[in-house]
Parts: sequence; C-alpha cells; structure tokens
Amino acid sequence: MRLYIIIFNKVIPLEEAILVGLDLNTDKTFEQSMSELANLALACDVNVLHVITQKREEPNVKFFVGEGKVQEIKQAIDTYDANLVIFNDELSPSHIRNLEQALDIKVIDRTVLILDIFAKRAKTKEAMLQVELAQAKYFLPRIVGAYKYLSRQKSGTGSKGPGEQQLELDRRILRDRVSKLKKDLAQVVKVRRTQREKRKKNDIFTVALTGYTNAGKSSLMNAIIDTTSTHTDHYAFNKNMLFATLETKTRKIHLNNNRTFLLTDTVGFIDKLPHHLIEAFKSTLEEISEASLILHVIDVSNPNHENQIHTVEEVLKEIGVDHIPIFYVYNKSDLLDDIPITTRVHSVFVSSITNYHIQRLLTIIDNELYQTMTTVRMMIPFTDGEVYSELKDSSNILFTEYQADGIAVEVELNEEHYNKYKKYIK
Ligand SMILES: Nc1nc2c(ncn2[C@@H]2O[C@H](COP(=O)(O)OP(=O)(O)OP(=O)(O)O)[C@@H](O)[C@H]2O)c(=O)[nH]1
Ligand SMILES: [Mg+2]
Repeated sequence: MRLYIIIFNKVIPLEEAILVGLDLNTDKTFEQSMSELANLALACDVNVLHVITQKREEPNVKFFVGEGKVQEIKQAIDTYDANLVIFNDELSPSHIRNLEQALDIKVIDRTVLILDIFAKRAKTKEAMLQVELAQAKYFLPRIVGAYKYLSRQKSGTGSKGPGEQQLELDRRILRDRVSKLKKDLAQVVKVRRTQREKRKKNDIFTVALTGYTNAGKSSLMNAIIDTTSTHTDHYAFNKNMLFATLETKTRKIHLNNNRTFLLTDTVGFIDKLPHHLIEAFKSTLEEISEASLILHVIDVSNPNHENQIHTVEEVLKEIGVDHIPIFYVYNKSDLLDDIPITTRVHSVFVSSITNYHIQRLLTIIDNELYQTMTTVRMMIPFTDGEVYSELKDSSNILFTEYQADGIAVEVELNEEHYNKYKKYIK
C-alpha cells in the first residue's frame, strides 16, 4: 500500500492557492524566491490567487508567521475563495498542524511542490525510487496532519480512538516502505557503481555539467554534441521548465584532435532544495564527484544569477565535490546586449542556442583535461599485441601504423601509463 502517495494526492488536486513568504531580513533574494515559488506552483498546476508576505526577525514558534498574519491569511482565503495555502519555507510538522487548525484549510510548503515536480519528471527506476524515498521521509513525521479529523473521534475512556490506531498503523506501513525503498535503491546504485567502475578503469576523463535548474545544461550538452559530431543526434530533453532533467546522461565526445572525454548531464539545483531530496539523489550526484572537471552552467540572462551560483556552490559543498576543478560557463549570453568582463577566472561566455563560443569552450576543456598528459611515440612488437588493445581502451591514440617489426603509435599517456609502458616508448 502506497499510503503517502494517497496523502500526497490529497494535497495536490487542491489548486487555488495563496502563497505565503516570510522575509527574514537577511534574505536579499526574497522577491526572487517568491516568484520562484509561484513558478513551482505553476509547474504543479496550482493556480496562484494571492501572495502574502511578512518581514520578521525570526519565525513565530507556533504559526511560523505572526498571529496577526494568520488572521490576514484567513481573510484572504475567504476573499479569494482559496483551498490551499503554500509557504515558501519547509514547515515543521507542528507548524503545519497549528496552521491547518487555525485556517481550516490544507497547508503545504515549497518542499512539497519540489517533491511533486520531481515525482512527475522521474522516468528511470532509480529516479523514481529516489523521489519516492524523499517523499516518504518528508511525510513520515507529518502524516498526523492528514488525520486531524479522524483523531477527533478519540474515545472518552482515554483509550486510543480509531483515528489514533489508524495513524499508528499507517506510520508503521510508511516506515516499512522507507526500508524497502532504501533496499531497492541500494540495489540499483550497485549496478550503477559497477558501470562507473568500468568506465574509470578505462581512464577516460569525465566532465560533469552542473548548475541551477533551467540554466541550460541539457542545451549545452546538445550544443557540444552538435559541434563535435558529424551526425545530429540530439540527446537530451531541454525544455523551459523547472527540473526538466532528473536522470544523469553520459555521452562520449570526440574532439577534432582525436581526443575524447565523457560528458555527463545532471539534475539541476534550486534554492532551498529539500534536504531529503539531496540525500535521496546522492547516488545520482555521485556522478559529479567522479568527474575530472565540473562545468558550472549559469543562466547569465537571469538577474539573480549570482545568487543562483551561490546556491549551486552550497549544494556542491554538501555533496563533497568542492575539490574538483570548476569552470564557470555563462550560458544564454545571446540574450545580453553586451558581454561583460567577468571578474571570475576560469569562465567563458557561451550560447547553447547560437553555438557562440562552444568551440572555445571545447578548447578550454581539452587544455584543462589533457594538461597533465604526455604525447609519446611507441613501438609495440606484434608479440605484445595485448598492449595495443589496452592502449586503445584506456588512452588517446593519435596515430597508428602497422610496420614490419610491430605497431607504431603516437599516444597521450598519463603518468601512471607512462611508467607502465616505458619500455615501448621510443
Ligand atoms: N536564449 C537562450 N536560451 C537558452 C540557452 N540555453 C538554453 N536555453 C533555454 O533555456 C531553457 C532551459 O534549458 P535546459 O537546457 O532544459 O536547462 P537545464 O539546465 O538542463 O534545466 P534542468 O534540466 O531543468 O535543470 C530552454 O527553454 C532552453 O531553450 C541559450 O544559450 N540561449
Ligand atoms: Mg536539463
């Protein structure tokens, strides 16, 4: 029984909403964050009727917003005939309970919206398990709210009423489901790890695309494929919507100097990304942690892009990949009147739509990846044919010629391979 999905479904069909945001003074991005919330609501087919905000030093203990604000929200619910209130911050179980009691209406938060969008977009088994796990973990401490009406049927004798019994039972079912999901996910992750290990053994460099949702990661991947491949084979789903990509996708890219690397597209980040989601998506995000180079894709046309960079960097820190070299790719520069002189080192302005500076980006990637490589000439006797096969799998062969006494190759070697194949080097 997928209990929380049922609870979840009770939440989502309600679709005439009032948005509520608490501006904790320190938040310079408050307005953008609220318009992002409206976009998240839109992506969940929720109609936004009205927006209420409040400035406070800190959240109210009981209602998150002040008690006076609760009255204002109540009035707005009547005026606009709303059937849902959405808060911009993740609410605690008791905040939800108190607010639902005071307002007599369903109250959800930004996290529920993000989880719902992820649930809609998940296509692979791994992504579905990850989202379901994050949802289950979010709802486990909160299912009590869904039972407030049942709980009123408490028996007069002090023993547990049917509502409470049902609640305990459902909590247990949900807890069992969490364990089952974790187990299933571990299995899927094992398969993915084995695949990655295989790739690692082959010693091919991996470049990971990361960045805020809608920055243009998938579009950039398409642009790079377009620029480097002879046949157009668009790979990735790029759409003007939040979280278009949930699955990581990897493609082998051939540069025009015969060098190759693997390019991986990943899930986008957003401000206040639910912690359970980051946890659940750890296995997907591990792909980033194995990369030799991270391309941080930025939507430079978004006035809020500096804050988005900051959000992405925070998540990268959280998943422990802040040691990998990062290159900043300012995408959508076709939308700018002028290309600004950025203060960031390691950055390039590109456009994935017009292909502006994609070739330059490829040169940068090439230099970055292959700076530690040495190009050598080798002569491999026919009797050591397996060495040639190893090289073909593991390294970048620039030139091959079958000669009388063996195979002559020109190849790029890393330090480890240089030492390993020393005796063949001419
Ligand atoms: N004008 C312009 N639009 C772009 C550019 N790159 C991407 N876009 C548009 O931006 C939107 C988002 O692009 P995606 O490639 O899906 O973005 P993403 O970063 O993969 O997004 P998620 O997968 O949701 O994280 C799409 O409508 C693209 O057409 C660009 O260089 N210029
Ligand atoms: Mg994408």
